[in-house]
Amino acid sequence: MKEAPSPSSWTLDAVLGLFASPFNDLLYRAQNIHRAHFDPNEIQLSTLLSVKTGGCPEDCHYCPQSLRYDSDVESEPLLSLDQVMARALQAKAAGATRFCMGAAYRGPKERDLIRILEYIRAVKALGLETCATLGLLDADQARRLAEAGLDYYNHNLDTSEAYYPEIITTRRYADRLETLEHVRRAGMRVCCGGIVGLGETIRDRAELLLELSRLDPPPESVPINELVPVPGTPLAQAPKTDPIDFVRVIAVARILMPTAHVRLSAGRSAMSRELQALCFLAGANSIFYGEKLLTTPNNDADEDRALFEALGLRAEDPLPRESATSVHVA
Ligand code: SAM
Ligand code: DTB
Ligand code: SF4
Repeated sequence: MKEAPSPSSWTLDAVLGLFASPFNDLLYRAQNIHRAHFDPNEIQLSTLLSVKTGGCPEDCHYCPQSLRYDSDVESEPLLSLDQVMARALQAKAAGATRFCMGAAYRGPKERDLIRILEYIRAVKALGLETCATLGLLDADQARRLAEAGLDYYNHNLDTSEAYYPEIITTRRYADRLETLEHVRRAGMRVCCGGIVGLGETIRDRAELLLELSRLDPPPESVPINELVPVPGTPLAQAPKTDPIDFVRVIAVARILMPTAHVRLSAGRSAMSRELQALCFLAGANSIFYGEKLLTTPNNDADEDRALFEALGLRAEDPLPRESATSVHVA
């Protein structure tokens, strides 16, 4: 078995130095590290499905699913198993290797968790990797998710510890770290990243990436989201991130976490093909694939296929599975 990578020994000054280095030097370094650990022309494809949309009690200032803000997102009940399976089959047919189920919860309630465990067993039986993002978990919930076959749990730190209280006041940074600890102890892989464009400084970005890289072991998957500004949310008018600065975040993530899949996540549909190509050059090797994220649009699958063709990129194979059985959905 492969040994888990060690937490990084980078210092904040050194990471700030990376951010300040000439762009070409930074990209060259990131690309070299990328090539030492991955096939540079392979991209992992994850498809997202919102299994429970809207009505969330939390106050994350970026999120259209909080019931505190007047966005266009309506609260909907948890989807049925058939609905989830139909979407998982579509995702698999379109070429995704991982299916990520998201819920607008502070954390899952018992009744909902029981149903989500069923989704996980069924999606897993299709031969897809499974991922879920359900908010805060306790140790027992994490254990039950792992037992049901959940491969990855997504729980983001979102930003630096110092800037976090400007963005979310209904739960603490320490709560998030505790959930990540439960996920690890339960034996699942960790998907943990953040958002760029919340009004944070370069130092906040450096601190976030450093914090992620110091998790022991660091996350296997690191989603880097660009804020999708949604009308009605407190961050609807946030100034747009300079695209060059965004690429720098990807490159620094790659350098600090050499063996992680770095995912070019939300915000991609507002990016030019050239900007996405630069992000891949900087070490991004995963995307959300499919027309929708949770509540906001994502790139068309056709557009993505054409981009892959133009750049000579291929979809990465999923992890080898011993027991991928076919499942019939009525
Ligand atoms: N409710 C759960 C939670 O917050 O952990 C799971 C779902 S939540 C929508 C998952 C992640 O989506 C957030 O942590 C945040 O990083 C990202 N996200 C939400 N709204 C976003 C937006 N408008 N732009 C970019 N990323 C966003
Ligand atoms: C992550 O880091 N990004 C995804 C996923 N994890 C769950 C969510 C992006 C959400 C973007 C806003 C929306 O569609 O509601
Ligand atoms: Fe709720 Fe998650 Fe949105 Fe925060 S990010 S408001 S916890 S759905």
